[in-house]
Amino acid sequence: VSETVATFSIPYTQYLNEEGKAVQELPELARDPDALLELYRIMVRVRIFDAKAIALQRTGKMGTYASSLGHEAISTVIGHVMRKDDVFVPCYREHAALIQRNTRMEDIFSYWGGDERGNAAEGCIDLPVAVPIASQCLHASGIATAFKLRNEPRVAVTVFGDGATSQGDFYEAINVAGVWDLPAVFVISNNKWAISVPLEKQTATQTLAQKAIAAGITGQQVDGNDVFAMHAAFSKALEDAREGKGAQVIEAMTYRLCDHTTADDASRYRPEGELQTNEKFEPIQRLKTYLETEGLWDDAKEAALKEEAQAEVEKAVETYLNRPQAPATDMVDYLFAELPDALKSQRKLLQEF
Ligand SMILES: Cc1ncc(C[n+]2csc(CCOP(=O)(O)OP(=O)(O)O)c2C)c(N)n1
Ligand SMILES: [Mg+2]
Repeated sequence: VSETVATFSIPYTQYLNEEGKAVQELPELARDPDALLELYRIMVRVRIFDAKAIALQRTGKMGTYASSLGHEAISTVIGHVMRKDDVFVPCYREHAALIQRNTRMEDIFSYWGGDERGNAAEGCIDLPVAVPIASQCLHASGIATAFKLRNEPRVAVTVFGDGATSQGDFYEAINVAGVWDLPAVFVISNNKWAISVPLEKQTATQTLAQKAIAAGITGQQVDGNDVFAMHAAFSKALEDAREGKGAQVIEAMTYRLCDHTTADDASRYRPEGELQTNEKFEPIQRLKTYLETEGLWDDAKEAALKEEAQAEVEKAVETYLNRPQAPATDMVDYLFAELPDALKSQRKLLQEF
């Protein structure tokens, strides 16, 4: 016998092209101008926040920072669509989702300024930023397992990069999500780079979304710089997961229009011209063009939004810079219920200084 025992396909969805024009009939979101304007405003606010964070780092007022320049649409949609009692399990570029989920801008500054209190915003039920690549995928599966066991209509949502999909943690997390039918959504923010490793050196797979197939869950690709595509795919995945239809992987295609972090210099490895080519596809201008065409946006509104956002960010900076320093002993105080001896002596030393 010789027969095909499995076939699969991975869809790619885009609604709004880089010129801000609809390439197919727009989804539900197009009939909700308030939501569209809100999504636009968040993206603009986050971009202004982002520029300020880099300026703070460059002037010695913050340790390091991972920019979200060019990725804004993915995180903006996630933060907008998730319900309050869902749990978000972020990586380090998800500022847009964080600020919509009870993490204040000054908290994000604090975190990157080395103050862990920034990760513990009041009223925030989400997990702290995960820096160990792909570890958060497992945390999302764990949280989703709890939701399932308790019969709660809640979903765990996690975001991670293209590079993270090479890690065992990612495969283990989606495997268990498939076999246990977990209410989880795994969003890959495919920005084509993992620090200096380009996607083609990262993996031989045709799409990252198809890795989901091996775990027995749905995988799809969307234009992650198109809020319509991201919104349609993510809303559906989230509600499907909530209704017990299982986990999904969404590969959101984007591009990192910045250095990996402020500790990196991408001009040392990024091919000439690649940045300029990809700037044309960034998410904010595209939605702006669409909103203007629809008569929903104009220069006066843009100027007012930018002014308001600048003031909001400046206020957050002030709060961040004036925050009393956390005691150095905080470094060890929240790690164990009972401090091991080795840390006891270190704690004593921290106290002395
Ligand atoms: C387990 C682990 N290995 C290595 C690193 C160092 N590191 C930090 S970011 C990064 C690249 C991640 O790339 P990707 O998953 O594509 O996410 P992106 O930064 O592009 O959003 C690496 C290797 C780490 N933080 N954790
Ligand atoms: Mg990447």
